[in-house]
Amino acid sequence: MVKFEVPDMTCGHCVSTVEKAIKAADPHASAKIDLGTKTVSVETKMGSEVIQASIADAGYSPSLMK
Ligand SMILES: [Cu+2]
Repeated sequence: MVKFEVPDMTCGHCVSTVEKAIKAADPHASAKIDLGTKTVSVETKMGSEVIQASIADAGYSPSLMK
């Protein structure tokens, strides 16, 4: 599982945009997005940088959490 902090994710619309970006990078991914803590957990076989790049392309600033 990879986890990102996405501080500029502020509403339900952001959540669905980020979700779409993750699915675009990996259609088999399952994502759990917590708007309260602005964190995104992704179950994926893709590299974290692939998911991160796709979220960034959607206009957000994800940083990888360890
Ligand atoms: Cu929003």
